[in-house]
This record gives sequence, structure tokens and C-alpha cells, in this order.
Amino acid sequence: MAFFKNIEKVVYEGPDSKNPLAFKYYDPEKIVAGKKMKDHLRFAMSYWHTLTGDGSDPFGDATMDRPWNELEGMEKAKLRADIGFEFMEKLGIEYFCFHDLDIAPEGKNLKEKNENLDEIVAYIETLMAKTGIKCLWGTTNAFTKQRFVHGASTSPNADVFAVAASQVKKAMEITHRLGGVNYVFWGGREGYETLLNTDTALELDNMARFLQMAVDYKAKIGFEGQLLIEPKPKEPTKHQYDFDTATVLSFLQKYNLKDHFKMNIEANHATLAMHTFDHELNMCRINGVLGSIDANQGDLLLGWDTDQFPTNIYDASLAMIEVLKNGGLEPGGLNFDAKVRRGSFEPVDLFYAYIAGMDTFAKGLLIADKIIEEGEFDKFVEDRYASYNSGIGKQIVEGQVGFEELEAYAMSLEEVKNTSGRQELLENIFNSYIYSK
Ligand code: XLS
Ligand code: NI
Ligand code: NI
Repeated sequence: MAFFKNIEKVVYEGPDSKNPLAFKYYDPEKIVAGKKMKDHLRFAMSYWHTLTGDGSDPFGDATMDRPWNELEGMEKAKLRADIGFEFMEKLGIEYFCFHDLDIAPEGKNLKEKNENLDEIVAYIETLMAKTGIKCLWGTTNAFTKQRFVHGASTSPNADVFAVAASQVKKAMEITHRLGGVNYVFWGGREGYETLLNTDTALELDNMARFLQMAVDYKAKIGFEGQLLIEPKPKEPTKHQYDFDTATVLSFLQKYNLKDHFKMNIEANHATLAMHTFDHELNMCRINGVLGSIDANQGDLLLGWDTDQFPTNIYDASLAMIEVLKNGGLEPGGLNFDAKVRRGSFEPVDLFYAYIAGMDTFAKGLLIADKIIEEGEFDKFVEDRYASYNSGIGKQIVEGQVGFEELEAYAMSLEEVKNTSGRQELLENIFNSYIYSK
């Protein structure tokens, strides 16, 4: 039985449409840069924010008006799944992402938890078969429950390390069973508050041991999905170990794990790390580790992960330039790790939110494609570094000179001339792509 009875399938009506339940830019079958728009974007629904989140915050109760509010246990879990799949179908979203805890209740103990998971996974499988919707990634929630108060793989308590391992084992198995194409590790409470009670060296070694076990188990069960780490600098802990892309990269290199992981970059985590979203994507791309994206946005005035739906066309365009230059995201995608504000508590608000996010990235894709096609910025950048194509620059790049040769060269220079970086001109040109229809 349909829940969103009054909402038809959301379709593309074009930029002039005033229909709030239609796409203005997201035209799934449209070919852009040789590929369907939907295959560039690979949009995914986040199970947690969309189906599990209830609008509560540290100051207030749940606000969300949802049909499962009165239900409990597996009945609640199944209704959520039904409505989630109806929602994705109506929006034309082809992927979903989930934590184990989002899809089924914990139960009394680990055994019951795993039985609940098996039951709901079988149920979700039927919905997937019926709709053709696929799993972009799965993960475990190793941060909500009291047992993770001091972390999971970085907990000082070895029993907690073991429980976290059992959770990842099961979550990886069900992701595999659901045909998930990635598996995500977001640090949760892997970090610390004070050095007065923390052995950071052991915690980091243990985190690496844990990830190595995941790599081994993945091979053992023949799971071929991509493993992803999702950097975040703070929240819930003050010092999250997976601070940003650069930090995670050096961690992976130190522990010989680099070949097994890519990154899942979340826009709001980038800004919490005092980076721009496109900076993080760029760091991934140039290091060959751009895996997937959690598409959301933060609020510049708030210092936490507000997980808002992405509506900033400027940031989306810059992000899509990185995605296109990366040759796409596959097997990753754009997961809306975003939630409606607690004041937007009606079910229809979920549609408005996703439509806003999908249109923003669709338009961002069109702008990015045009920018790359016309090559103005690439040409500018190329010219800016032209001094490395010949003469002393070429010798530097080719490793033919050292300090002594460079000193001799520098002494021969009468003056050093620089050229303008033209930032304002370039920003104005960039805006002209955004203004254009
Ligand atoms: C929290 C993270 C989380 C991950 C999945 O800030 O964004 O939602 O994406 O565990
Ligand atoms: Ni996320
Ligand atoms: Ni987040």
C-alpha cells in the first residue's frame, strides 16, 4: 500500500517549471559528457537521516511526523523499508546507504541482533528485486550505544574492540549479500578528548589492526566492494583520528593499507576541517583515492555537522569539476547524508529536500561539464605553470638540478618577475557559467 498517495513520480520538467515536486535540472536520461546524468551522479538515499532520524536534538524531542512512530521492533523496521523504497522509486533514486542499526532493532543480545538483521535483509532483498534499487554502501553503527562510549576499535577496552569487530563482520556480510558496491568506515568515536587518559599510539595501532582484519575478512568472504574511509575532524570527539584526507592518507601509508581503501568525502566534514569541499575532493583525486561522496552542506555560522541538504550551486559546481576530472565516482556515488531541519517535519518535506539536492548537483554537473569543455580555467592554469615546461623549470621537474645549480642560476637572474593570479577575473568568469541557463 502506498504511503505517499498524493505524490506522483517526480519527473523532469525543466528550469521554467514552477512545480515544487518536479526536477528543474535533474534529467536522469540526459547525456552529459558521454554518460547519462543519473550515471554521473549515482544518487543514494541515506537510510538513517531519511527513515530513522526523528528530529530530536539536545534541546528537544522528536518532531518528525512519520507513519511508523507508533510501531515497535520488526514491524517498524519493515514499514520503514516499504516507505523508503516507495520514496526512492518516486524520486528515481537508484541506490541506498545504511548502517546496521538503521534497518533493524538491536534486540536483547548479539544473537538476536544478527537474527533481526537477517530477517530485514531478506525483506529488503525482495524490495530491491521488485524495484531494481541497489545498495551503494553499508556500514556499522559503532558509536551510538553505551558500549562505544570510549570508541570502538580505539577503545581502551579490548572487549569493545571485539564487539566492534563482530559488528563490522556482520555488516560486511549483509552488505555483501545485498550486493553493496562499497563498505564505509566512518570513525564514529575513534578519537579522544584528553591526553590525560589516552594512549594515542596504541589506539592508532589498534585502529590499523582493526582495518587490516576488515581487509582480510573481505577477501575471505569474496566481497568485492570498495572499502571507504570517511574523514571527519571533530564531533563526536574533540580529536577525531580521521581528521581529513591528508591525515587519513598518511595513516594508511604508515600502516600499509593504502591499496585497500579510498575516501568517502562529506562536504560538511570538509568544512569542519577548515577545508572547502572541493579541496578535499581534489586531494583525493590527485592521490587516486576519490571513492564516494556524502553530499550535504554545513552552516558557516555553526561549528558542527548540521547535515543540511546541499543547495549551494557554487560548491556543487566546483565539486562536480573534481568528479568529472576523476573520470566519475563509480563504484561510488552521491549519498545524501543530509537531514531535513527539525521544523520541516511533514513527510512531503523529504521530497522537497531531495529534489533540492538532486537539482543542485544536476545543475552543478552541467556547469562543470561546460567549464571543462570550454577549458578556460585549465588553459589559465597551464599557462600559469608554463615556466616548468622549459629551461630551468624543466630541469627542476626532471630532477637534473640541485641547490648548487639553482644557486648559480639564481645569481644570473637580473630580476624575478611574477604575473597576476587574476583570482577576481577568474571568479567572475566562473560566475558567468553559473548565471548562464
Ligand atoms: C557522521 C557521518 C556518518 C557516516 C556514516 O558524521 O557522516 O553519517 O556517513 O556512518
Ligand atoms: Ni557521512
Ligand atoms: Ni557527517
